[in-house]
Amino acid sequence: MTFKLPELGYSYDALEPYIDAKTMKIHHTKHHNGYTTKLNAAIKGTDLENKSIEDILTNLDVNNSAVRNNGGGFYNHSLFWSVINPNNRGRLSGELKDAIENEFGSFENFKNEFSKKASTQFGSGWAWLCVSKGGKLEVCSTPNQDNPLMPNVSCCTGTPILGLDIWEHAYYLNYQNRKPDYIDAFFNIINWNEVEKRYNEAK
Ligand code: MN3
Repeated sequence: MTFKLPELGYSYDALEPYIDAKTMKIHHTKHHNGYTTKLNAAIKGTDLENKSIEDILTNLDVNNSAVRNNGGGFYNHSLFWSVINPNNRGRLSGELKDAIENEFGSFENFKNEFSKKASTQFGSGWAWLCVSKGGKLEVCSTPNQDNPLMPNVSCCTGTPILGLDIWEHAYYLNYQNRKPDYIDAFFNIINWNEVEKRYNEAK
């Protein structure tokens, strides 16, 4: 199987003013496209070629940095575009709302913990809400293009259902050094219907 850069399903300016069109376009057509191309090159002719990306990452040989970095980059951005899809965004409700309130005490507490993970991750990386193996919700952050699917990366292990790209390429054109404002803006554009769908599949 050859991995294909997924379509966003919305226009590059659809997330303004929270994420600007130029950032979205470069991020999708250059960065995500680059990970996709390099992932395909890294698995070509190997036994990973016919596996799903989830399968590849869950059973990752973490010493295989080409697959780790580019497979992570391919998966993470695909997830990211879907959880900020502006169409039929919905709102936090139902079982996911209950689970967040049970786990973190309140939505505000969850937002604070997630934002703290995002703002204190040193250098490039991602912040996550994930469903751990035991079905519990956890927030964590990972460096580079790592994610919670990968074995033995230094954070919660499980299925990510919400992710925020905190590489500078994700926000620097518009926010420069104001990373906290970017993290705050993210909470205005989350597609809760998508996160809830991923939660129901993961738990
Ligand atoms: Mn990125």
